[in-house]
Amino acid sequence: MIDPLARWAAHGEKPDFTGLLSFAGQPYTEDPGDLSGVDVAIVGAATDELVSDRPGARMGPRAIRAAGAPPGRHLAAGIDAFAALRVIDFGDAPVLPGDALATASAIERTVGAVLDAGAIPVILGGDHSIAEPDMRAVAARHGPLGVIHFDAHADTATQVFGVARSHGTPMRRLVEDGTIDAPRYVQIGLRGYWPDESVFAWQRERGITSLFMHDILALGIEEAVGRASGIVGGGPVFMSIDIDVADPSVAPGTGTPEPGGLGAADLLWAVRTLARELEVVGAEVVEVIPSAIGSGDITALLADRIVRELLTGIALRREAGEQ
Ligand SMILES: [Mn+2]
Repeated sequence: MIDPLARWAAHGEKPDFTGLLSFAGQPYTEDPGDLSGVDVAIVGAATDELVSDRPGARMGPRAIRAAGAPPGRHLAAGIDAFAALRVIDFGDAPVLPGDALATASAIERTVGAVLDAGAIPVILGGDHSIAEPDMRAVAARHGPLGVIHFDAHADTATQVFGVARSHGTPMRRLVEDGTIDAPRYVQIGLRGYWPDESVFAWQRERGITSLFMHDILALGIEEAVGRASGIVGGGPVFMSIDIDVADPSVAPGTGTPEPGGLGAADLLWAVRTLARELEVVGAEVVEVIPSAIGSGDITALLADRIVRELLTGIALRREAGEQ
């Protein structure tokens, strides 16, 4: 275990531009033996083999780590998630460029090691196809999952360009194999021009809930989040956050941007609130395509803060004594 903050311990914080790149400067290890007693472990899933359009999400994990800021008290929530929880960076899954199946297996094994230690995995993508190994690993330990899915796109197509395994199809495949408990699956932020009505008809038949952007605009974000929370209810929940749920004005670095999305403040509040209210047993932030590795990338910056809100919600829930 390497603690990147150790050399600056006397000063209480490390300059962001120094030291080993780990999420929020948290301790880094690749040894599963170090996972005992950990509450949340960050895992990088640096792959974009299965995108339909612009590649580059393989650069996401490094950029999100590089966009980090020091730990500190959340000014609205009144808690420092990194003090309340034991968070570590478990490094990247050993992906193999050019081999999507071996890559998915590597991600499932690495996420599984986190779960076997009793910790919550938070996976940094990577394209949205990583939802398959991520959620299969979680469901293998927790059973069928309720899902909060933030996205501009439903990702429940049967195929994209005739290819079944894609970043446009993971949710369909996970519903069909029973990994996702469809009546406890809520999509938030859908908009644009894809997929076609037959896909939404399939979703409705299975009891999947879709909160489109036009619904959120009509209801307001608080009512929309309240409905999502009520539908997913008790039991294990996986939170899947595609960065393209955010408006391209705040998250331009993504493969299939769609104007008219959530603003950053609403998205951050929604993630924190749902992580506070629901039993999150795993989460992922996907489809971040940085324009730069460093603090200059605004999309990675938003992704870092989304993870922080998630951790803050989990910390608030633990503080309140709920599991
Ligand atoms: Mn997606």
